[in-house]
Amino acid sequence: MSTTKTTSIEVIRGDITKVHVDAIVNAANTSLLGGGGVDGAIHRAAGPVLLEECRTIRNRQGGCAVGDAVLTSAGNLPARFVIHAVGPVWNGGNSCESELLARTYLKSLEIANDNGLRSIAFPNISTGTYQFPKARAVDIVLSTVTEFLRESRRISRIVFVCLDEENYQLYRKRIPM
Ligand code: AR6
Repeated sequence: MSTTKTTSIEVIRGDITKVHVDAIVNAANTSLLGGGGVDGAIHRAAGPVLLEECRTIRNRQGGCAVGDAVLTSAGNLPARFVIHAVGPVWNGGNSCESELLARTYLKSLEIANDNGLRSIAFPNISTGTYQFPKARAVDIVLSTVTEFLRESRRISRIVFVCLDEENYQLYRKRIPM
């Protein structure tokens, strides 16, 4: 008898630094040295170990390209790991921003999967400082996740953590409670 495993996809409104999952994703930048927004919040809550590990990775590989991601431990966070992912800066839509945003989410899912992690939480990457249009981002994110889950069902829980109301409503419309 074959069984079909289902992956739960959830939307919550709040602060990703409080979420208990195997890995939270950070909306980082190519320097990996921290910044504002969710990046600043994650580094503050995790403590200095996060920056130390990011520096070590940076010294080894020279930062992180747009669309790529790296894994660190999570310091004082309730999550076990942080996946630092670099989304694209919105530049009008003709600079491969959509493909790069899809790649950013896909790479994060692959890192989680390859490390045997079962649950992952995402912030709304690129939709803050990097100004990616929110409604367009939701379409890209959900089709990327759907595509990924066709190939792999090892991740059992995906959580979208929305700090702002607009993103929360956009995700809520697409993902039933
Ligand atoms: N929990 C969940 N979501 C949050 C939190 C939080 N604690 N704080 C902010 N957000 P942004 P970006 C949401 O600007 O657009 C940084 O300086 C926020 O409401 O953090 O990818 C990096 O170092 C928004 O919806 O990331 C980069 O330089 C979303 O997180 C640059 O900003 C993303 O906003 C990356 O820009």
